[in-house]
Amino acid sequence: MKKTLSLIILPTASLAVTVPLTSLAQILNKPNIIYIYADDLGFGDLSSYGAKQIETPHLDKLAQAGTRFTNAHSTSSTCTPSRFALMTGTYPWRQEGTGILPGDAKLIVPTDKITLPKVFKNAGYATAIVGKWHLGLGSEIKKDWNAAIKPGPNDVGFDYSFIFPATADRVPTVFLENEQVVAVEAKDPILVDYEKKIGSDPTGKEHPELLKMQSSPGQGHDQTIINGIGRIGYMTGGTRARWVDEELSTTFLHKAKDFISQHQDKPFFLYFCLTEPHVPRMPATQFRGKSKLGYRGDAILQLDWTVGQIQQNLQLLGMEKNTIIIFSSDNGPVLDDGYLDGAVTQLNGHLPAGPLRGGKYSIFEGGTRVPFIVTGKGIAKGKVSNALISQMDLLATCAQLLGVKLKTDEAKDSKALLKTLTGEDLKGRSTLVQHAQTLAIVKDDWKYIAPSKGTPYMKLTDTETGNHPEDQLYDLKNDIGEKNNVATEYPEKVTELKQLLEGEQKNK
Ligand code: NG6
Ligand code: CA
Repeated sequence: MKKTLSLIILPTASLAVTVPLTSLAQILNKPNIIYIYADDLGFGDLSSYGAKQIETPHLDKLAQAGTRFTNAHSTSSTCTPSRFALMTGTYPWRQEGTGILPGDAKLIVPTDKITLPKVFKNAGYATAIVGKWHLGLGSEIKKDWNAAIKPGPNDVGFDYSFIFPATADRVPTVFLENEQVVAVEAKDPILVDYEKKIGSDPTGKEHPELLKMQSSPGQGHDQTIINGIGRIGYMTGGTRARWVDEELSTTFLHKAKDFISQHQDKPFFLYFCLTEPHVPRMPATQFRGKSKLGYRGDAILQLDWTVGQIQQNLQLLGMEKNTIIIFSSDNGPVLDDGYLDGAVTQLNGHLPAGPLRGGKYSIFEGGTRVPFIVTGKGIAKGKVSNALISQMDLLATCAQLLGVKLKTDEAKDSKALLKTLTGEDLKGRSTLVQHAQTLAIVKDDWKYIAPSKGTPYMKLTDTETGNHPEDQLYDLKNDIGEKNNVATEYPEKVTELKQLLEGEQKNK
C-alpha cells in the first residue's frame, strides 16, 4: 500500500499537494535539521504559548512560520532521562541509571545501538552536538580529565562535539571539544570529586562571602566556587579551562554558527543544546535586568535572541529554505532550583507552566508538556497542532524522512510520525507514557497516574510532584490543569489505562 502525505511545498497553504511518502526525502532534498533544546523551559514561558509578562519575538516568528505543537512532550520531567530517550528512541525507565547524572558519570548511551545522530550518519549527513550533554563521559567515574575522554558523543554518532559534561551547576565547569577539555594545561591538571573536597579552591559552604549569587538554603550548590558561584561537586585545577557563565551561551552560539557555515554543501544534523533557563542563571550583560522578571526571565530573553541569531545566520548563508528547525525543552519549569536569583521574588505574575499543573520533577503535565515548534522546508506554516507527540519519536520520524531502515528491535518506543511533524496529521500518537518519580499514561486525553508513595510536595523547589498513594485519573480535555481526580467516577477507564501502562512496562 502506498502511503501519501500532504506537503506544503510552496508559500501558500492553498497550494498544498499530496505526494507519496516514499518520495518525500527526494522532494525535501535532504534538509538540514537543527534541533534546538532548551533546558527547563516551561510550556508557558514563551509569548507564542501565551506568556504575558515576557516577549520572545524570535521564537514567536519561528512559530508563525511553522507549526506550533500544544501537546508535545519530553519523556521525563528531568534532563538526563529526556535526553537519553531523544538519543536512543527508548523510554529511559527501561534502563537502570538514567536519572539525573553527576558531572563525573560514565556514558550511559549504548555505543552499539542506533541513536538519533546515527540515523543521520546512515543517510550521509554530517552530525554535531553543541551544548549541554548530561549523558555521561568515558567508561569510568574516576577519569583523567586531562587526556582524551572516550567513549562520549563522538562514539554515539556525532562527527563533531563541543559540549559541557553535565549541567551548568555541576563541576567540572569546562568545555570539551571532540573528547578533549578545551584549554587544559599539563601544569594545572583538572581533578574532580563528587564525594570529598579536593584541592584548595574555596567552597560556598566555607566562604559564602565570596559568592556573587547566594545558593538557596537547603539545596546544596555550596561546594567548589567557580566564577563566584557555588557548584555541585568539587574540582581543582584547569584555571584557564573554566568557563565564564556570562559567556556560556555565546560560546555555544559561535560554535553552532561555525558548524553551520562549514556545512553549506553537505546536509547536516545539528543538536544544539542551550543551557537556559537552567540554574545558575547568569545571563550576559546585554540581557541582565531586561526582562524585569529576574535572571530567569533574562535567561529566556538570551535564549530567544540565540534562536534569532541562528535564523539570521541561516538567512545570510541562504540556507533557511533547505533547513528544518525543531525547538523544544527537556523538561518543565522550576523557579528556585538552587540559587536566590530573583526567579521567585520577581516573578511578577508570570506562569512558567502556563495553565498546566506541576513543572520540573512532576508527573503532572507541567513536567513534560513543553514548547515544541517545527519550522522550515515542508512544514505547514502558521499552524497549531494538538497532536500528541514525544521528542523520543524524532529518531523513527527522521529515519522515515530519510529512508533509513530501522530493525524491529531498534528504538522500539520511537514512532515514525512524519506527517505529524510536518503539521498534516493532527492526531499523532495514540498513547504516551510520562515519567517522573512515578509513571503515567495518556490515551485520548485521559491520563492515568500510577500510585506512588513519594512526597506529594517538594518544599524547596515548590513542586507539586503528582505523587499520590492511590490511582489518579484526569480528563485532560476538560481539565488540563489536572485539578479533579476522577478515578472513582470512571473505574473502567482506570482499569483500561492501568493495564495499558503495565503492558508498556512489560514490553521490554
Ligand atoms: C537537581 C539539582 C538541581 C538541578 C537538577 C538537574 C539539587 C538540590 N538540585 O538534583 O539544581 O541541577 O538536579 O537538572 O542538587 S536537570 O535539568 O539537568 O535535570
Ligand atoms: Ca533540564
